[in-house]
Amino acid sequence: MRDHPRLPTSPGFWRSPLRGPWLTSVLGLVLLTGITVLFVTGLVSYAAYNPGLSPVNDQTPDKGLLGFYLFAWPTDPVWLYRLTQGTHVTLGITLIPVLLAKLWSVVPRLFELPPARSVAHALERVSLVLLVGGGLFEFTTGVLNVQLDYVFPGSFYPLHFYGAWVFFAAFVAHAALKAPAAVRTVRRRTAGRAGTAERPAAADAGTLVAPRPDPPTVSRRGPLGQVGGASLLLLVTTVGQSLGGPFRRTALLAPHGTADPGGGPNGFQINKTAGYAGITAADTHEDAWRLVVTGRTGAVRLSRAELLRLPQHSASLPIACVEGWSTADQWWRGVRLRDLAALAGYDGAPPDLFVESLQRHGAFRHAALRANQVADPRSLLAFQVNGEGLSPDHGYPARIIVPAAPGVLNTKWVSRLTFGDL
Ligand SMILES: Nc1nc2c(c(=O)[nH]1)N[C@H]1C(S)=C(S)[C@@H](COP(=O)(O)O)O[C@H]1N2
Ligand SMILES: [Mo]
Repeated sequence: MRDHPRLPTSPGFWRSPLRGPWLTSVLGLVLLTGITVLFVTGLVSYAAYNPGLSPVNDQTPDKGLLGFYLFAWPTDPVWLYRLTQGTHVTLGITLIPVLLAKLWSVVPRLFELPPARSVAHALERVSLVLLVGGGLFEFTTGVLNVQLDYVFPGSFYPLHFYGAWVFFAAFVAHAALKAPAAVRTVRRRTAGRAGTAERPAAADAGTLVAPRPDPPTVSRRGPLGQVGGASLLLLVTTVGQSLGGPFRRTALLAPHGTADPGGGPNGFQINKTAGYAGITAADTHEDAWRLVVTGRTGAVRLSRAELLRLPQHSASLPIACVEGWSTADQWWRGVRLRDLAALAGYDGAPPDLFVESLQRHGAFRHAALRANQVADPRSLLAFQVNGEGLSPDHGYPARIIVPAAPGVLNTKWVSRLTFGDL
């Protein structure tokens, strides 16, 4: 009779015949590509907020040297943030089964004794703590932010941002150590010398392959099928939120904004409703609401009627949220931001712009835009969408819409524009 070790630290405790270098290598190589894309699109997403511009945009004020790569976010192509952030969120969710399977495949190694055989081995194990901990942390905070809507009041960005750097540093070290062997393992198997793949001479195999495996119940490719199937299921129930339009309804796993926005010209996804933001009909009534525009020439107060007498322009632009959802292009109509800059005394190249709304509380009640965004002829203070006045939930009486920018910069219920270098 075989004895069954009770402690996970004894190799015999782990009995699945599926664990081995081949499975770990395939999953590792998928993550190598996927997590690199996640890291790059994540950094890009941070840059899109213009965090170097104003403290109100920057949710990680102590970024220090980590902001070395920031650049002026372009306004072309208009779907840029839809693509980068849609990729970030959709890919992150799709990779969850791969991440979990990868952890499952190496779990015996996490319990290995002695904890350290040498200084190098000790360092490797410490880096594994950062790798596994950092990976779980990044995926968890990301999913919570997408699913639960601001469970971290104001603090999601620093957590996810700093976590990303710690995780990616450990990830690069790990990949540099393991990727060459992983590639060899997968190649060997693909070349047909599979027979030896389960028990290769490589020292690595020792703790991955169960010394006394249970009899197999699925083929060795079985787990890949299951992981692939789970990932595919997550993909098809998420990606609709980034495609928008009719596909929005297929995004069963992306609950945000599924509150029915209604039909008609204003019938597209709503992030925060006017009610949620504390905007009342009295605040936005024609008699009460004025737009205050400040710049070189002091402050100008404009009523809605006066603004509608200024030259009106149109632009077809999407809204793309950090949460990964976006809308197809909507047809906006309003006054160009650069025309308002001219009104404030900036006739040539416009400066940066600080936008404030009627909203009194909440992180997104104000935002800073860069000069390149203000200068774009498609950047509007919009009064209409798809041929109709803005609905209260989409920002009546006026909202900002800027090409390629994250949704958070498209401030709704605007009350004040301050032009000047920030
Ligand atoms: N005043 C104000 N403007 C705001 C927000 C807000 O909370 N308050 N949310 C922003 C975010 S995060 C997004 S994604 C867009 C969504 O616009 P929509 O609700 O019209 O789709 O509005 C932006 N404008
Ligand atoms: Mo957003």
